[in-house]
Amino acid sequence: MIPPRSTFPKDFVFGTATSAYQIEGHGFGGAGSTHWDTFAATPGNVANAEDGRVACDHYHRWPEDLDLVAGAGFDAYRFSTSWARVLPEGRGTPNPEGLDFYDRLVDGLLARGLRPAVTLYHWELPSPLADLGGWQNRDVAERFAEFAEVVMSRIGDRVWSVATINEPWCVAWLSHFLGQHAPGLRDIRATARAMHHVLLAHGRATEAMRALGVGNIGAVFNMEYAAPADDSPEAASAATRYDAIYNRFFLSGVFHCTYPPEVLDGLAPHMPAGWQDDMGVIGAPLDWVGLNYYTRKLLAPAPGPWPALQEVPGPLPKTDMGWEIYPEGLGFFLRRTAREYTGDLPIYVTENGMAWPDRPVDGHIDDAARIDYIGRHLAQVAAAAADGVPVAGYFVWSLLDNYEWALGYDKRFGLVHVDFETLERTPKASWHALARALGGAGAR
Ligand code: IFM
Repeated sequence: MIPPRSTFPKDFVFGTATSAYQIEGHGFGGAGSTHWDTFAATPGNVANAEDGRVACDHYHRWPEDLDLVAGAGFDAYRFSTSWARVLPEGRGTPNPEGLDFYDRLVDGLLARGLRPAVTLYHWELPSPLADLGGWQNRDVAERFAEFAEVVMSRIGDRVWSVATINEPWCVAWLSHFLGQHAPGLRDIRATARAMHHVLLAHGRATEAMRALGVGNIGAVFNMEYAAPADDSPEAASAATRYDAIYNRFFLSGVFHCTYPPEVLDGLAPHMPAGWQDDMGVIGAPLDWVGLNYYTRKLLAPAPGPWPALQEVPGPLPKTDMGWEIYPEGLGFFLRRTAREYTGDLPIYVTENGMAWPDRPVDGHIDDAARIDYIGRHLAQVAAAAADGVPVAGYFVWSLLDNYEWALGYDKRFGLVHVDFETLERTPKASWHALARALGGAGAR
């Protein structure tokens, strides 16, 4: 069951989240090529070689989609702006159709009484910047600050909040060390540079937006609970290393202006020269922090070079991503983040949700597993709030079934089912259950 609004502190914000490349249809409206287009066009990288050219066609269907956000009773909508839609060359002359699109979207949200929560970058790097080395090239930080200025000069007067970069771990580690996301590299030197430059870009954009007078600026980090696979000291140390790489590196950089020693053990020889001098910019003060949380991992030692660890399958029930369902991890991160990094700063759960192989039966989608998942995670949020953690909001990932990156369109995270042949939207039982809990018109 999804706990009702009354369970949460006064002014607690409920929302749902999406991202540009995953729903808009990047083939529309003059958007430039991105590294996800070329990654997807390379055989073997993406399931069925699917890309974001059409996606959910949100570019044309956004009024219907915003009605769905409002109908569920949400207060806010978290969306992202595509860098390549706004600046097809990554810099220089903006694409007027791109800026007009985000302008209409923000006005459409306000007209429905919804708070626009914008994220500037959710992974669609313009190809001309990828050609120059992408996140490995220090210049990307200046280009990103310029992009932030262009976007916020247009919509900054009407958005409720702004986040810089979604999930720096994915931008850097998943994409340059594990090679699973664009640009698909497996190189430790590229990784070290991307890990640092993604935070430098965050800091430079924050400075640029402050100079424009923009307020309510935050950063969004993804967290995975890291548990040892057994009782051995080696497994404990593998879990500590995983936690440092995945969770603590980015929080430490932004809130303590240092990187954890367990990560520097491996990355120090590959860091860009003089990286220590950037830590003041990276630590630019913020107004809030966002945590994206889905699962936990069990870690064991592995032979070979640093980080010398491997994931081991766990015993808990899993989502369609194969991710264990472990709501307690969210409670852990809310408490630890406040205690060790952010103090009184508001914390938002900026993403939480699950993939499930939903199929309509007689026009209905009974996603009871998703209702249970959201309800159990929200119970953790309510308990943390009752303990005094300043958690101020919760966003479900995601409004619509969408492009799940290297897994294509097969993994369905939406509260609303999308038929990718007809693009018809059908609200699932979870959408109706949220409407019931939040007082939305779609309550059933
Ligand atoms: O779909 C992604 C999203 O783009 C970023 N956070 C995790 C989601 C589920 O994998």
